[in-house]
Amino acid sequence: MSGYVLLPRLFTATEVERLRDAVEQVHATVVSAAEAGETSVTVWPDGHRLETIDGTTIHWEPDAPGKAVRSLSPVSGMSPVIDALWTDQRLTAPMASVLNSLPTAPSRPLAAADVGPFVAKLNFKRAGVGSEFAWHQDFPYWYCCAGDAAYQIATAIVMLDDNAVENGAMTLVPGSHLAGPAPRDPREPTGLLVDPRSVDEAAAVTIEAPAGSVLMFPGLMVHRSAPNRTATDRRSLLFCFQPAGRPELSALTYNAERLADLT
Ligand SMILES: O=C(O)CCC(=O)C(=O)O
Repeated sequence: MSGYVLLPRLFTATEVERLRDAVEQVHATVVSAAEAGETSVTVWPDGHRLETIDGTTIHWEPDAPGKAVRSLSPVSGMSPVIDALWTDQRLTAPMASVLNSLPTAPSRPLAAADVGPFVAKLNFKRAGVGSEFAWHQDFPYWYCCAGDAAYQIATAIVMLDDNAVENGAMTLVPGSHLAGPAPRDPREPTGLLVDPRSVDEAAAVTIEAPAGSVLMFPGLMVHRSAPNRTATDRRSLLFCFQPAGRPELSALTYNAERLADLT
C-alpha cells in the first residue's frame, strides 16, 4: 500500500486564484506585523530562525539573500478563505479514508465529519530562494507535541502553483509509513530528520501535478523536497488533520525529550 493519495486538479483555477490571494494577504500581514512589532525569536539547533508574532511563527529561509519566508504556522483563523477548507468535503472525505487506512487507524472508522484540525501551515518556496526540505517524517515533531495521538495525523497539501521537479515538487517513499518511525540522522542537530542512509531512494517518487491538486499522506511517510531553482514561486497550503475533538498543535508544547521514546 503506497499510503499516499494524489487528487489532481481538486480545486478550480478560480479557487486557486482566490487561495493565492488569501495566502499572499496573510503573508503580507504577518511580515508587516513582525517588522512593526516585538517578536519572540527562537534559533533552532540547525541555525534556522523562527520568529513568533500574533500567534503565528515565521520560519525564515536560512540562506536567502535578504529576507524570505519559508513557512508560516499556524495559519488558522487568519483568512476565511483558508479556514473554509477545514470542512470542505473534497478534503475531509478522502482524508477520512487516509486516516482509516493507517495501521494505527482509529478503532471506529471515521466519516468526513469526524476529521478535524491539527494545524494548518503555509509553505513558500519562493522563486530562486526556496530551499530544500531534507528527508524527514512529520511524525517525530508531532510526537514531541502530541504523543501517541501523532500516529493518527495526516497532511493534505493543496498545491497553489504547478509542482515540477525543477521547483521542488514533493518526493515520497511510497509505503515507508508502514515501517513506523524511521532511523533519525545522528549527525543532524535537530534530531528530527531521517537518516538519509536508511532511505530507499530508488523507490522514491516525485509528485508532479498542476496547481489545484492535492497530495495526502500520513505523518510517518518519509518525504523530502528539493530547492526551487526556477523563476516562479511554488506555494502550498498544508492542512494536517486528525480525529476531531483532539487538541490542536497550538495548544500543545514541544518536548524534545520524547524523541528518546522513538529510538
Ligand atoms: O513544502 C514542501 O516542499 C515540504 C513540505 C514538508 O515536507 C513539510 O512541511 O513537512
